[in-house]
Amino acid sequence: MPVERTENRGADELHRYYEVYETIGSGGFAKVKLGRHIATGEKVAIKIMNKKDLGDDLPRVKVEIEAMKNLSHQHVCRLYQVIETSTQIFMVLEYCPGGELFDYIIAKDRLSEEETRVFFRQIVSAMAYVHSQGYAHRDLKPENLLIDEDHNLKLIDFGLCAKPKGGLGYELMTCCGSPAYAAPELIQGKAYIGSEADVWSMGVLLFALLCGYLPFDDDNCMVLYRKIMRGNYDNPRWLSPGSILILNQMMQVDPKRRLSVRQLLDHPWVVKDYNSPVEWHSRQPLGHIDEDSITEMAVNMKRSRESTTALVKEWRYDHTTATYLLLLSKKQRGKPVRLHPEPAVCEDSCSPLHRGLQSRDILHFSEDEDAVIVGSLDLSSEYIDDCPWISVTQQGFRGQPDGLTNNKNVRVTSPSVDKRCAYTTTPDRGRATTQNHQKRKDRDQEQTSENKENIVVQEKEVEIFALPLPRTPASSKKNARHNKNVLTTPNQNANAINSKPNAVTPKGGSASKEHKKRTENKELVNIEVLAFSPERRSRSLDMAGTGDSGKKKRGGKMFGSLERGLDKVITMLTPSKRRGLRDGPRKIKAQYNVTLTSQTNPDQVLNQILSILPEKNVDFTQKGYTLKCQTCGDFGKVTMAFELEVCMLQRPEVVGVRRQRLKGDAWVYKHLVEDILSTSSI
Ligand code: 6BB
Repeated sequence: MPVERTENRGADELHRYYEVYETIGSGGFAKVKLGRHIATGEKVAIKIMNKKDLGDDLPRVKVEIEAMKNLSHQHVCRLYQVIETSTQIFMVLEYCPGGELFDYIIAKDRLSEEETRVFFRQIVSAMAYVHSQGYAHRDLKPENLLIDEDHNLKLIDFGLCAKPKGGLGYELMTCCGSPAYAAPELIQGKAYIGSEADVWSMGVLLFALLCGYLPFDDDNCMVLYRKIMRGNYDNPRWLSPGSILILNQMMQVDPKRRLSVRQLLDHPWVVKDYNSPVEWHSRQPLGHIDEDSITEMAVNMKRSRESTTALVKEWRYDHTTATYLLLLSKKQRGKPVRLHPEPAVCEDSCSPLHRGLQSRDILHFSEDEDAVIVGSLDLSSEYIDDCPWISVTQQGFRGQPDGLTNNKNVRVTSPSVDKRCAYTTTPDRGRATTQNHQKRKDRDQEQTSENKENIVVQEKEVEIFALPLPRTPASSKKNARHNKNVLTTPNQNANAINSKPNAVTPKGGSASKEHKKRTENKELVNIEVLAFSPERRSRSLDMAGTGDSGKKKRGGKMFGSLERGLDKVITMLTPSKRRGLRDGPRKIKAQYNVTLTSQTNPDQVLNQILSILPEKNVDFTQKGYTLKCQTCGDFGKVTMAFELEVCMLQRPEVVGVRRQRLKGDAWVYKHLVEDILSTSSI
């Protein structure tokens, strides 16, 4: 059948040029996998979409592809190649191993003003550039900012962007994006200016960076909309007057009173410690041709430099574009501008597998010592499905311990409970909050000032003292609960990831030193340490009493449910199923998505988590020490998917829990995982 042939050609093309690895995330209609571009050896992210599943969202993908073809900036994720078949679309994109800014914020609770400034300058730079190209992003949030290997931000997800025909000054009508970040004029269904709405979202984002929670939040959409329309939010006491001012100036209900991105470029808060405005021009302008990359391609393809240049300049976003851009990226990172030689006998008819294997002989994951390679062979026929038991850490690819591969999955399901509001304009980004931070804040009484009238306040000269960061309401509560048991929480005072403001542009040796420092900082500093608590049960009951864990009445029934959960655990760990546990948990280094416990017995930690998951209405499948978790909505639709993995840390030698969100609203995930881990008292 011709259709099938086209489909295979697309898949073949992907596997011909890329090795495809583990899924690193999925949205409503896309799956993102790690990949490696065989010719350059560079890692890439491959976004895979099934056209049938996309349905009405197909135009969004086309919008995203068109926008990304027109954007080339140091803080915008780069598109390398697009492969389209009759049934699927593959987008090959820049690899950002640091994952989402969202996860980074929640791992640190919140960021210091200095670290926030480093990131915020990059966000302003990206947005000034995007606007200068005539686009409004319209879905700015920390989930759409990824961290690359140099700890720089890259903006992703242009599916909702708009490029008004007459320029950005022209009004838009479509209400889109995530409601918590949406500007009041957008929510009201008024005509709005895209760049003005983006500044509001940048204000919400800045607040989230500085505070670790959202300024406007509620489980009930109507209540949330009212809060946004009023523009009232509380300023926690740790915000400096300068931060309060800029937030207020960005979250002005009247878009005409809001700061513009141009004003943000040299705003006093933004330039503080830098003494220079944000540099927003592209360092990699579209159309620029790099001679070294052309020479390398020409030699490799046995063509003239002229014809190679002409080919590249077609910007077809095919393998030529990808090879050129990836070579350029290597050059910019100080790596040799080298291609692996084309296999001599391998023509178009050659099987992708053959080519993959040949390439694999030459390529190795030099930076990932214990990498396990899953090449074309393993995944060629099912690249849109998960390769379930190969897990990926922020540092690279790792396999599960041997012995897990034959293990059957254990699946435990529980009744679905997700009855929260979804934002109708973006059905795949249904938003909800399990626990209301606002309520927590009220309880914790952390705030000292409010911007009730949403009036622009004047900046005052203030003295800045270096004080340790006070904790957020959420963490204060957590601390209160764990009071005696928390060993250390060393993340709070390690504020400035980049001690120098110019860390945005790493250069030469100092860049690698900076990077090393940052990596160390990331690995060693941002570790949450929880301890086993003898008061665990009473604390769980406390939480049930306050309605904090799942908002269901549990009260005295908590023990009963816990025991029921443990029954399930015991049933699950029958001898055949224990096989996966035989070799013990993986040994990993501390990373910011790993919660440390004070326990040394991984099975005990695993059992504690297993017993809590049914309580929280989380369905899961178990494979060894990894739990693939999901929650379902009313009609059985998966609303959230994440992994929890019990692992052993080396320094200190304790049990850790690695967490990774795969799908669903980031803030709901944060609350749920916090809830699971604190209730488990690990
Ligand atoms: C992308 C990426 C690029 O990912 C779920 C959605 C680039 C993702 C990545 C990573 C973690 C580790 C290694 C690489 C363009 N569009 C979307 C992209 C979306 C997923 C991000 C994670 N959460 N590199 N990576 F995120």
